[in-house]
Amino acid sequence: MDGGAAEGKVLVVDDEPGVLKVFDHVLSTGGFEVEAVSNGRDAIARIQSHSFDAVVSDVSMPELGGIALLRAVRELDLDVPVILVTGSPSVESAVQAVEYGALRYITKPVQVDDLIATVRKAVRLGRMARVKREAIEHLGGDGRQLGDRAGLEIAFNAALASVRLVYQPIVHHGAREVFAYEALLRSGEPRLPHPGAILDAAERLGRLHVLGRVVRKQVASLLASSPKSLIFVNLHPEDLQDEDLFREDAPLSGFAKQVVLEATERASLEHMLDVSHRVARLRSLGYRVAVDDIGAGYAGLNSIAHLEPEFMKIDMALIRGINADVTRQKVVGAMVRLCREMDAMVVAEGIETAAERDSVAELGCDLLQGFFFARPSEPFVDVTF
Ligand code: G
Ligand code: MN
Repeated sequence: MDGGAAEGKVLVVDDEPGVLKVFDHVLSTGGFEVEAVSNGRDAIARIQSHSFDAVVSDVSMPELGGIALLRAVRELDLDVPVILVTGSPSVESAVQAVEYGALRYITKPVQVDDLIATVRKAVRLGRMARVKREAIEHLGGDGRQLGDRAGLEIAFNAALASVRLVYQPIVHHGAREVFAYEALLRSGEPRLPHPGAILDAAERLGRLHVLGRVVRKQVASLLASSPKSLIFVNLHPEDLQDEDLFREDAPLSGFAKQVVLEATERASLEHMLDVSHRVARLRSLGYRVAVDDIGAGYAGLNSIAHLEPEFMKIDMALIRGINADVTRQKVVGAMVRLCREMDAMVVAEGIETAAERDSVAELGCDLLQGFFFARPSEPFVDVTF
């Protein structure tokens, strides 16, 4: 093993001693510092205690194969490039390898020059990824972008395990009382620091249904101990495709009369053919429906037409500074009148000041929500009027 670490430190994993020896020799001769291990477990142990610039691993090994190793590696190191090598390439494992963020997938017999060039490139890319992450952290960004699917999945699973809901009051201004609470998503996972990031990850991983079920289960267990509350729960359009939402024995179905399901106007429901039918099924379970973020969406009036909501929530962008903005007042005033004509109650979201509160109350909004009354918090904070 001459040559030192100038080219970078590489971990090589293969269960065939002959292959391992060849890789070790080729890469050492190419100037890399090589550590060679014969199985996935030893590889993980090495990565736990040492930092590598690249990992070269066989795909099919007994016990822990290359793809499982790749996922395990991402638990420990978000950036180290992994090159997978196989003697029997199959389309599935190639696709999986790339999906999970293998930098490259190479087949045996491996050409010496190709191997060296690939590993050299991997080392540079890995170093670049580390520097970028440091730069972002230094500049105060969240520095937690998840480079590939394996990293994203690990962060998402951690987020899912630590999902909790906070609750923000929706107040009835005229009656001076709390009317309902909106459940809002939070997690303890720093790599997915806000609800948008968690939803985005769920979407990329195709796991929105799982997330929706976790949320609904938590709301159900809260409602089990507070029989009189009314809770607004955000739905992702994709949740409307989840049969679990419609099951009579699903955790939240038993509390449907105490739940308003919010569907955002930010996403289009147009691609869904049977929205009206699906919403009718939800109503027959006892749910009511709100259209969320009205005024922020591009979906026109489609969602309102499909959903015939009992509640309409006006987006905070229209509420911000409304007391000093005649156009906003006209728009919100017109919305309130139309909502009334459609028998829907109006919620004004994002009220931050007394002046905004007074302005929307004067325009006839029934229900108000925003930091001015209370921040989202543990259930259930009271509001002083
Ligand atoms: O899209 P939706 O309306 O469900 O989003 C609600 C989000 O708005 C929550 O993340 C909540 O924390 C935030 N929010 C609630 N009230 C206010 C407010 O008064 N001002 C601002 N800026 N954000 C708010
Ligand atoms: Mn909402």
